[in-house]
Amino acid sequence: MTEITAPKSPVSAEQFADEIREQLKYGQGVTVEQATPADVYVAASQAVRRHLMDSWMQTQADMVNGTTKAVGYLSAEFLMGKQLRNALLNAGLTEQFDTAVESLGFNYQDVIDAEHEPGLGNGGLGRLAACFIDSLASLGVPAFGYGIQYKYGIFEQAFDKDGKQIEKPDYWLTNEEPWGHIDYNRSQKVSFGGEVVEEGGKKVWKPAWSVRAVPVDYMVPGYASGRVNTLRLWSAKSYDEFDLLTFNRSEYLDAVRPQVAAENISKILYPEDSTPQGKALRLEQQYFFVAASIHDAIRVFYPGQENPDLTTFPSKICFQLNDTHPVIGIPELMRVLIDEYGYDWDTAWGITTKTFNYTCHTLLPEALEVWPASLIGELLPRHLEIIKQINEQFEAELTSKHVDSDTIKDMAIHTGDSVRMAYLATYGGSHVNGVAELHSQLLKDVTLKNFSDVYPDKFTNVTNGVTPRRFIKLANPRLSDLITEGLGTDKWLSDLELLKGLEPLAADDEFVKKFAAVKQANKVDFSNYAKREYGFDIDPDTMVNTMVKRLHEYKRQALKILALIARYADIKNGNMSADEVMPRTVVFGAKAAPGYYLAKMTIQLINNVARVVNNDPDVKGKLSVYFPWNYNVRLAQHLIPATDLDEQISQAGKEASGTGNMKFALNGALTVGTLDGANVEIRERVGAENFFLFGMTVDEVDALYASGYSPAAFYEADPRLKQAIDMVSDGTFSNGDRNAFAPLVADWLTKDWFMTLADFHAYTEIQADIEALYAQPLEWHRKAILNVANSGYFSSDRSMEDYLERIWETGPLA
Ligand code: AZC
Repeated sequence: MTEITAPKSPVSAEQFADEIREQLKYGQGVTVEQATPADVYVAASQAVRRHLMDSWMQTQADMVNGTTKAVGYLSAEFLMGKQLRNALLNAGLTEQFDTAVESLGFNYQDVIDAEHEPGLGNGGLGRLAACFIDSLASLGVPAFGYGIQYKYGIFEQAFDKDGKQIEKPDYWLTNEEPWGHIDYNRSQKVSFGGEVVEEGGKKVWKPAWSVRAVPVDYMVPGYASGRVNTLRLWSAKSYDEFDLLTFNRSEYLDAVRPQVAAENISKILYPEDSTPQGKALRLEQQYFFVAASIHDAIRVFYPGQENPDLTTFPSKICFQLNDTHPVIGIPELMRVLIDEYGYDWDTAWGITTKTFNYTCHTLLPEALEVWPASLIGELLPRHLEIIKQINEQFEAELTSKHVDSDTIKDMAIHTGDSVRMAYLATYGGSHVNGVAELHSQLLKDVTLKNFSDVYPDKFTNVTNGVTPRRFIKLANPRLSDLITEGLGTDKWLSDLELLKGLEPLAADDEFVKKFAAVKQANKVDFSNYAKREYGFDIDPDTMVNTMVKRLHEYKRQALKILALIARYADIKNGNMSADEVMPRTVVFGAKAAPGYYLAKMTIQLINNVARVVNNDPDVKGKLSVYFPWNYNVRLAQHLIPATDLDEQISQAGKEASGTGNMKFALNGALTVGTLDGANVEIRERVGAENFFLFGMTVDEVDALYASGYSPAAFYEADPRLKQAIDMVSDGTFSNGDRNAFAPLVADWLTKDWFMTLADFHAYTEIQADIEALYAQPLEWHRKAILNVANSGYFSSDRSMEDYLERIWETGPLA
């Protein structure tokens, strides 16, 4: 008997249909006959929200009245993905919904498709935040996600006729958005600019302008926990009415200018992945959401109190700083405690350091934000004073610990010209963590070495994870059913280590065949989806080989495309006989930051290689390349379950963790990868024999740099590499235009910062192993099952448990 623990349905399908009908009538004022799928989507979403409402209110009440410390996850990005299916799952209404919607005369897929995905994040960091709040709710831990409700999320990507990326604004709020509840009655005032004056021996900040931060609340329902947490995203509204006098002089634009400026704060998500832009607006955004969130937490936990005892604040809530973006919260809490509530410096510092913790998500030095001190001084003059004082205290502390003066200088938070946010976070919080073991080790050994020497106890690791609800249950229903069948229970959805129980089934040919059939059916589904959405003709009987992630040099999409060109040349040159070629479909997905020239050129190259390869009769049926545009959570949910082979080929020592790697392993793809980020731990767990490892290690990379890396030498030494690069420069992929990719080629041959050329040989060598295994389907799928069975550790539930134990020191609501 299979044990089912999924949330029980609160209503029948007929009742749910009635609720949708009622919502259509009283919410939207349309009859079922008049309704469009988009209307039904809104009505059904509202109906689900109503089902979650009691749990939401109860969770908030228990949080405020109880003694369990809450978590405030401060993040500039939350890449949530579509909401309806997830909410239905957690409310126990999935089947009722499908039946109800059909009974009302609609196709449920049309209704699901009516939801526009909110793209309020760039990539890994934003998606991780979304997985984390899902897991906190599922564990029953009281938590707030705090962020920004950007009007425009990550740009929508398209390709022009030359294969170049074009960015289109993503106005995701065009249509009614039923999930966010705008709560005008709980807004916060956030101020900027002006000056600091002395009044009665006290510092008083006289800001020049303010905006109104209005919370938009999203329910975050837990799976089978009965708990619903809150994601509170702030939206900026102006306090200024437009200026009627100016308006009457017909100066219309001037009349609304202050209003527009204020509301610009939450207008756009910065479309960067790991390189910050020194933009004032970005600092405004950061301060805006962090200041509003801190005041909000005080409002929530000390309701109606004029003189709250904020020495208890760290026992009410702890704030996790998701990368450096919210770090301005440290001086802000100091300011609030000292200037608004009258605490002395030392008391305020004690409260602040107990409240904050910092997660670093990068190893690229340029991604650790550094703000010009002058900019902070202009926008937040009081904060700059506080930062200076923190820095003085810090230097004194280092001196007392006998740190030498050069090192103290290297560690400065405030250097005179600039403020280093990662250093401020490391000093101003209790814990610092990296996001995979290797990453945390490199933070200690390299990036934040001085800090770890002085404060070794602050440093810890929490390896990332992903939510199995969205990325297995919703994305891959066939595999979910097979897992439940294999384990005899569906408890794995809230205890992913149970997947271990599948291990013996890898030896059972019947089970392996079922597993293979699931993968095949998913490939057929994806092929149909790709046809419908993109017009692609993907052959589901070929190996589906996927590389999806942001386009960045360190991730080395260039390595993949060069190897692919080399394979193309091999087939063309007759170096491989037809039966030697394992038919492959390579699928890329990636957005490049709009200002990232080489990344955009790499996209253009991939598209043009795809065009040439897919139209060449010589390789037909053997090699094809597709690049579905606008990679997002929705596409991920379709593509990951259909993938046979996943690429995680960053240069060792550059990818902090990766989370795609986890999603693929959990969905039964094998990985070809380097010893980087969480790949290391995935390989350890699934077994070295079930992972295609290649390439240099961190130490080998360092040694090669130290000896003077010459990419041109690798080019000269490897004829296949040489030919592949020559084909990029000789116009093969640019209709004869030899200049089209010249900057890319020049970069490879003279700089190649991430040593693509040095790893090329190893990468092409490992392909033979991959193909030999793929030629034995049962053996391939056995290994894929072992990947699934041993990846339970990579649940974000486990990540949250690690944070609770190592950093937050709290747990589920009683
Ligand atoms: C990413 C890291 O590049 C990735 O390796 C990691 O898995 C992910 O965070 C989650 O920890 N970093 C970012 O996305 N960084 C920024 C600034 O966007």
